[in-house]
Amino acid sequence: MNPQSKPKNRLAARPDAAEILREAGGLLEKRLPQPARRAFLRRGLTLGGLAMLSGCSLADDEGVERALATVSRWNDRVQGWLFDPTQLAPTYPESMIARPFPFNAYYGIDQAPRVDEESFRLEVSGLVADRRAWRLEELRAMAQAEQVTRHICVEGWSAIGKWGGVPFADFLKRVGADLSARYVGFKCADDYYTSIDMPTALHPQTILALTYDGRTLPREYGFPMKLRMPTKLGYKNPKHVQAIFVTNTYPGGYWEDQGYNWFGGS
Ligand SMILES: Nc1nc2c(c(=O)[nH]1)N[C@H]1C(S)=C(S)[C@@H](COP(=O)(O)O)O[C@H]1N2
Ligand SMILES: [Mo]
Repeated sequence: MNPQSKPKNRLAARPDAAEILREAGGLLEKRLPQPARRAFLRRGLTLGGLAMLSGCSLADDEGVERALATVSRWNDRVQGWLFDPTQLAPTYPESMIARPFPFNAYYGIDQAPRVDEESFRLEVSGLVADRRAWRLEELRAMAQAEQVTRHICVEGWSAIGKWGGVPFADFLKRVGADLSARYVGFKCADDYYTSIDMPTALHPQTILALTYDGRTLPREYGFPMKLRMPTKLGYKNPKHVQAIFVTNTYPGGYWEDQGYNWFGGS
């Protein structure tokens, strides 16, 4: 093959390539069998070393991506780098919707918060032009989208459900959010909280869900609203959202602060 026609190696072109490799390498090393581990420790991690250890050619983007995918599950930065903002999560026919849909929270179903529809206001703060609070009516008046997607919980179950609501990118633009900020954080009506990266916030399937299966979002599934992201694991999808903030300061999350992976891609 003519070297000029090779796809460009995106990782090698990045100024922080060495840092990404060092982080990826640290995680990969822990998973290596002994002889490879010793070789790895002698050599340190280079592009070539990563190629050898992962058994993937790093001559092109595809090989690099495959090698990084090996370690991505344990590394937020690599996950963020691999995240493709245009790649859609699978969708399913309505016949596959789980009925009843499973409930999960860090407490029992009876403890799910009861939020009053009339007095509810969604707070918006941080790096946004318009910090006005929102009533549910105003969110319902915006263009709505619907999705039938799979929710995956790290506790070992998954289920297909149907959520409807406001595309979150529309909402962020409407409030004049700084779309170059790093994080969007969420505070919930229980003590739950989480945060996501801006590229995921702007993903076309990320919605501020107001309905479940065609009806107002039931209390146990997150009334008055939940952020639904089929590109992220269940614990990254906050229910009972009460406040949204845009920030460059890492906000963490309820499970993330107890050791769950922050990026939490599914
Ligand atoms: N406010 C709030 N959101 C939450 C949780 C929670 O305990 N409180 N649990 C998370 C977890 S671990 C999962 S799997 C899903 C469960 O959503 P479901 O009850 O609609 O299945 O909600 C996520 N969002
Ligand atoms: Mo979960």
